[in-house]
Amino acid sequence: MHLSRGQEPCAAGVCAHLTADDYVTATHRAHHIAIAKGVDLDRMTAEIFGRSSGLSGGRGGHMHLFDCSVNFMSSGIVAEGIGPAVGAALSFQMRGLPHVAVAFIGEGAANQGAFHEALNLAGLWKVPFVCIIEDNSYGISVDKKSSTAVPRNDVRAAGYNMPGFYVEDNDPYEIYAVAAEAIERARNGGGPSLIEIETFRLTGHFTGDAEGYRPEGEKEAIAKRDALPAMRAKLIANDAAALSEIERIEREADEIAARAIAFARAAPEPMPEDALKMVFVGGDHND
Ligand SMILES: Cc1ncc(C[n+]2csc(CCOP(=O)(O)OP(=O)(O)O)c2C)c(N)n1
Ligand SMILES: [Mg+2]
Repeated sequence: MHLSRGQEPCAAGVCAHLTADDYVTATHRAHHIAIAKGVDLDRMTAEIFGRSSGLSGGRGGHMHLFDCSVNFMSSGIVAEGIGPAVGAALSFQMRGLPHVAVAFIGEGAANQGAFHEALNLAGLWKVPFVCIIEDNSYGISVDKKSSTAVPRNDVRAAGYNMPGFYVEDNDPYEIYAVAAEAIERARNGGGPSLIEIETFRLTGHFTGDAEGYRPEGEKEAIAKRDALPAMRAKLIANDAAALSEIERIEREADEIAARAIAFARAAPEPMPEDALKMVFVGGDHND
């Protein structure tokens, strides 16, 4: 499993501006984005458990979450989602629809050819597209300084004739504000944008990662920058929410998660006789 812990503000701050009609593509680290886009948590959890009640009948697993009802997809192939998102944006433009396509990627994926090819066409055709780069400073064990020619990817936007933004410190309010502007611009025919967000991967690349590549003290330092407790404290300090209200929301979230896990555990395993359903067999589509 590639967990999203620490990166929640990137998904919440962006997807708050999207509807079910807008299209989102995500990566191997997709769970926070899927939840924020409104993917059904019960069926998503069953998919992660490889059960037949999962979004794809248990065929996709935790990296490949598809939910057509809210226009969401994720892929374990790094940078794969950018092209389909630009394609969805082109489709919206050609059909005159007021929808936006958003591709979430990691900062490592911004060095893939697919990123540059897709952004070039998005900039040329001025499609309603926003690229969100979650800069957690690592691609598996390789830090950004060792892999990327520029310290910040927002400067690359100029090469594709689109505005670029960098959000520091995983700040939910800033992410919300910058995403609002970019999504509104795309929705109103103003073309694409690139937003890179400094975020923190509070866990390993995957569960079980020994994280021996991290400098000493880094894990403790980034744990202190976890946006969730910081936001909780800020909401209370600013009188934006009462403690009782926050506790009610946290209880509700716990209950929703517990229900999804119970749903997934109770769901049946896929049956061997269904293995060839929903796949192409010998060129014929066997539904
Ligand atoms: C095309 C491709 N190349 C290599 C991999 C192996 N791989 C999986 S995750 C990953 C690093 C991705 O780093 P980043 O884009 O920063 O995302 P993060 O894991 O930090 O969220 C790599 C190289 C892959 N899945 N797909
Ligand atoms: Mg990364």
